[in-house]
Amino acid sequence: MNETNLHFDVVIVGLGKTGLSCARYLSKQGLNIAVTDSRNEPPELSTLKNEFESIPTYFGKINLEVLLASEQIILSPGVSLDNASIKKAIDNGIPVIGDIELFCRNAQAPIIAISGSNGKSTVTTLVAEMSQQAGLRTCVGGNLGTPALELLNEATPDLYVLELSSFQLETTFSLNAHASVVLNVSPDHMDRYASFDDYIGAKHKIYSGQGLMIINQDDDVVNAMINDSRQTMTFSLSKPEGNNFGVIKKNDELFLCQGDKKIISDKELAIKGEHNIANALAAMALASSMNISTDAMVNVLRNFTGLEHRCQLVRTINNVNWYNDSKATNVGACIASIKGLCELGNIILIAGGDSKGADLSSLTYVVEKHVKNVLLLGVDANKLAEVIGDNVPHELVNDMSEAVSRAKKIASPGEIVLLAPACASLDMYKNYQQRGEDYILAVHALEAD
Ligand code: UMA
Ligand code: ADP
Repeated sequence: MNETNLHFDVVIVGLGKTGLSCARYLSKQGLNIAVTDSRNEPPELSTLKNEFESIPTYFGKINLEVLLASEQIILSPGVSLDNASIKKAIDNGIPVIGDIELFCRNAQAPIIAISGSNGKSTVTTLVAEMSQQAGLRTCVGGNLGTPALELLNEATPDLYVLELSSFQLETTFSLNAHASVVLNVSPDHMDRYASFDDYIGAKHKIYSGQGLMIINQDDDVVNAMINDSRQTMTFSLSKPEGNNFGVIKKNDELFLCQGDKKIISDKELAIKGEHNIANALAAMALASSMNISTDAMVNVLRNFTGLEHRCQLVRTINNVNWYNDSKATNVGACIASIKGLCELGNIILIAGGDSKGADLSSLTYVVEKHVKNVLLLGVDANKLAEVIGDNVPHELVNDMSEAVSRAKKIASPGEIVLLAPACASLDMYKNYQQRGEDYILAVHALEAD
């Protein structure tokens, strides 16, 4: 095709799950669409070709000529606004938005929006389950897995619950959620952002509009986002003030409360660890914005045992408990994981992968305090070894099965082996799920002594 004669209403950049959902959505509107992706064979290529044979595609690079020949760019979250071709298109006045922006412009029901460095998927799922339990017709998606635009194919629900990543928020401008939260902020995706402040800026966008701001009182970065002119509700791991959510301690039991009203004891929560108490409080605060009853909240919190690959007990063998937290893809999550399990026994930690440019130094203290031994794998194994230092024995291994067999030799009865990598999996695996499955397989292959 002679690219000088090109013209498109919209070009979709990226042909993963998001790009495909955008192609489906925009085709229905009769728009003249093109798709470009830097990969030669993007993951949703065959599905796109099956469904829309005639949509022109440009692969192998993000095609600048195609961008410049389009009225609008829809950018997938995996592609940075700093990409050289995208920057040139912006300089040429071409508007760039993402799938969440399209969703916000067209959604006809209230949205609960959830972001944060860690706990997003857990809280998103809890809120959606509480909403369903209360009888509200609920659609859930976003970064959690189902692209937001796919939710518009269903009948208009009573509530949308969306997990939103910083990447998605960068290209969103019309969000006006009924209630929204940044659960917490700790460094992540530092290979994508010029500074921590840029990452914080992207997260902050979830509070756009006029809806209820749910604020984590225990997180200084989130606290700094409070806007006095907006309606706010807080949650905290300390005693709540007013009608906010918090924790009241009685003897050795903690009660999750709204104001003075006890809602549920920590012992009744099916998900464990301090970070999950914070997640439960955040979910209740969000759900309360829709007048969801405490009965519905309690019912969900008693039964929700957690999502796969998040601090899950895989197996007990020779009285050693093997946990899979493959989703601990950054330092903050790894620390929460260690702190959540350390009271149950000494920890042998399996960590490593792609650190995404993160400063790993906050691991040093927690590992020294709670971890007996560390097994390191992946591209940033040496970087992790440096921050662990000489005080905690550690060694490099080649792959997961070596990590698991070494851990078996090291662990004594009563101890814990924990996969909590503090890193992304993409240097060795397709995604964190595949890494978790590899670990589970290796653990199940172990034979008892
Ligand atoms: N990519 C290229 N070239 C391109 C386009 C993409 O190399 O031209 C790469 C990206 O750099 C990335 C991968 O392809 O490594 C996937 O990017 P994508 O934008 O095509 O991703 P989708 O398949 O559309 O999935 C996205 C989210 N992925 C990312 O933001 C990277 C999914 O979140 C989300 O579930 C899905 O949309 C539906 O909303 C996953 C994720 O890892 C779980 N999110 C990150 C996280 O949670 O830390 C933000
Ligand atoms: P996300 O969707 O933000 O990645 P998940 O709910 O999938 O979060 O949890 C991923 C991992 O992050 C968990 O397995 C745990 O290690 C850690 N985590 C979960 N909630 C929190 C929290 N509130 N604070 C810190 N770490 C957390």
